[in-house]
Amino acid sequence: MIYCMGDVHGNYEGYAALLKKIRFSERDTLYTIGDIVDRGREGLKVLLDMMMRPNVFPILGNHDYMAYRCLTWLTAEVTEESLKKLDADKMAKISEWFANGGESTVQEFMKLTKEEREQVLEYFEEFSLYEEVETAGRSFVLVHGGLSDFSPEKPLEDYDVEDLLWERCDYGVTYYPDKYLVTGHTPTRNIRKELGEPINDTVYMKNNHIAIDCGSGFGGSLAVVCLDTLKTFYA
Ligand SMILES: [Mn+2]
Repeated sequence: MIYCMGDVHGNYEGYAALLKKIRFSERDTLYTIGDIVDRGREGLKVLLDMMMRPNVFPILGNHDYMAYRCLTWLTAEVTEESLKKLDADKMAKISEWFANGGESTVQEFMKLTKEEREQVLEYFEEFSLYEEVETAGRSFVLVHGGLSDFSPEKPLEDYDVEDLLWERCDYGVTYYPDKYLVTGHTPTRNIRKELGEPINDTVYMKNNHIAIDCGSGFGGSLAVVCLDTLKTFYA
């Protein structure tokens, strides 16, 4: 079976519980929709588990991107030269990341061994910006944030990288008539609030959208969707 997991945000317990719930095995495939790290305390523990599994394919979220960039800057060998290179722009980006839940990730990072730190930074480079999946007669586009200046004919590689990570979809509108657009990033409670629907922390499936950030970083739930059956699972 092929699965897609929502924004984990450091919730290792939920991640492990969900893999158990779906009886995830070597014959299955799991895509993660991004934002593994930040807010929760154990995002790097999740990453260290994911990297051991060749059938888990991570898609990049804005938080993973911020963490990767800032941790790389912060772990560069401290020399007069490297300190000079940490210019005001980088310092601003690091403090922006801290304000966005990055502090817990730094604390966790400092507890890792040197080898684990290197492994984590290398693993971030394997993240993809989007994935296209076809299974059980359905087509899916998987991306963390959304597709700005959208057109159904526009090839995915033509979208702006930052927009793929930060954009928020218009969930009241169908994007692809013949494909499902699977996204994280925007908690489904916010989508429902925006559209005037009753608020809850479950997967939002409407207008060919499958929105799967169920608020794991905000005390909501963590979700997995089976792309073969469209069945949902929660922790
Ligand atoms: Mn996000």
